[in-house]
Amino acid sequence: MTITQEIQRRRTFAIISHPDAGKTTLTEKLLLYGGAVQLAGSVTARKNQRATTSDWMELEKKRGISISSTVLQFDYDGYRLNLLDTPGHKDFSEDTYRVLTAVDAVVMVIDSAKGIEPQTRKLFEVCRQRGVPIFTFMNKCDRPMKNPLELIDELERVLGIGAFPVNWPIGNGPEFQGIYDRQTKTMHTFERVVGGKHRAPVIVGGLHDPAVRGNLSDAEFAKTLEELEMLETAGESFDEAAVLAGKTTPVFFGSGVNNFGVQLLLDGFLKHSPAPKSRVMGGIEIAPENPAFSGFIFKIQANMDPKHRDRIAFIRVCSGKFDRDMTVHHSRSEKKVRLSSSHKLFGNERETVDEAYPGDVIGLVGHDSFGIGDTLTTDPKILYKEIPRFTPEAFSYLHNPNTGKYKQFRQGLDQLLQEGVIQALYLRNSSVKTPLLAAVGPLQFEVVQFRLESEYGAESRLEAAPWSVVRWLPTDIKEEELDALSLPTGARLAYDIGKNPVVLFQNEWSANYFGETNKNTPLSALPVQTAKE
Ligand SMILES: Nc1nc2c(ncn2[C@@H]2O[C@H](COP(=O)(O)OP(=O)(O)OP(=O)(O)O)[C@@H](O)[C@H]2O)c(=O)[nH]1
Ligand SMILES: [Mg+2]
Repeated sequence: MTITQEIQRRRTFAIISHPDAGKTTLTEKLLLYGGAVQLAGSVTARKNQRATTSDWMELEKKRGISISSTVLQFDYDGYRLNLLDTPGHKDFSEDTYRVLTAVDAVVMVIDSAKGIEPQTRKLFEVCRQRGVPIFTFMNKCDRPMKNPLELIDELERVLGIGAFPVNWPIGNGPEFQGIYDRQTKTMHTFERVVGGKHRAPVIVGGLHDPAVRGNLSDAEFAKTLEELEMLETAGESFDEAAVLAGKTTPVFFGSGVNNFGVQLLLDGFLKHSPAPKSRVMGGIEIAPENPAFSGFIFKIQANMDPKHRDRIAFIRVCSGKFDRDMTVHHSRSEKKVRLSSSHKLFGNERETVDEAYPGDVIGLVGHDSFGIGDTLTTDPKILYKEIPRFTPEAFSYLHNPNTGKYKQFRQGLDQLLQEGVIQALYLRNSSVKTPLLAAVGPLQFEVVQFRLESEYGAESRLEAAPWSVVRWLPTDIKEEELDALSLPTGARLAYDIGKNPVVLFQNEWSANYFGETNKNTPLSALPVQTAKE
């Protein structure tokens, strides 16, 4: 295969949504089609049953929620898929947003009983800004759902995106009969049996075919017909260009847990989603066919495999071909590094990979100097700046109650900081050695504590810190200027991990007051990038 053919068959996408809409469940079912997992795990992890491939982390299994994004690479129908399951909880959105920089399309899962929930809306907004094509899966159709026309209307009204229903649910709740594929005029009947066996789909002559109607009452069926006719008269045809531009979303109905409608989604997605495209970097376009190899690190994760206890840097290949053992330029250290330990990833399983192409996400092991956001390339002129940062809103001290375990505590914490699980701040002119952690959401503290204990054998104790707002000062401010600042009561100066100065405030009001009274010292919600960065 030529490099162009390899690129054309790559599909790299993330599954996103509000918590609990069914992303991980859908991920598992998608893997079934790739023959990637024999038996899809069900997400009843709370009851300590079979774990899913995607939620492999100890705490995820325990809580039954996704905490960290997962990469799964598999083949289906001639395509090479790089699928990223993301956590829905807002406290982990930093991880999810980083993943969004690494994908070419997303599948947005919606709980059909709930419609568009707040977190879905936020994630959608990020996708829109990036112009990422969005495919919608209306999940949980096996249960009573909102009126489907209302769901479509919500997409258009709340998200401001065009919606094209590829298929349509026939009946609702206990009367749910299945889905009707509008383009192929095919009825897929839903069987309410344990294990979710499916009757083969049938091609029907039209909507009045008895196979479409199933057991629906006259009134119910009349309503469904009316909906479908409304859609037909609205007369929008499938607009490929609008989908690729992220302006229209194709909508599929189904039920992940029942593996119903999943294949239609997958086939529809593969047909209409884009292969890896050019990336724009400082106004220059880097095409995937560019002969120089390039990619950026969007995630780091340690201890994925308890047998290895190492850390993996996840890189999204953007251009050229990756060959194991190749030597590349590493942007952060400005040094040449040889990439000899490269892996293809499947949840927490890995396998050595010798080559990779644009679109692929691979894991690199054994490079302690790699950080999130770093570019690796054979052309040092290429430098990606993709990774977003978030302003922390929760602050806590993390104590080590067991002095005998200081080494484990410190090593564990340093690694978790490097992964970007949480941020740390260092108070200025302070003799206190207790780390001050800064999180986007409080669940991150729990993850740190849990992982310190389970992966490093280090106990820890949290102590709430008295601040709730952090603002960055100009990065080039001088020490004397810091000394001269007059801070509101309770505020403190500190540094972030990159030694950039920040001010911690007790509340928003105090931060605003400082802003008003120190017009010459502008504050920002994130460090203002300096030329060097
Ligand atoms: N009735 C019904 N339940 C479903 C369906 N799909 C998923 N669920 C259930 O919804 C719950 C949440 O599913 P997950 O797949 O963990 O949701 P998620 O979106 O990955 O959640 P987070 O990763 O924590 O944001 C589980 O109890 C699933 O069994 C479906 O089609 N029908
Ligand atoms: Mg999940």
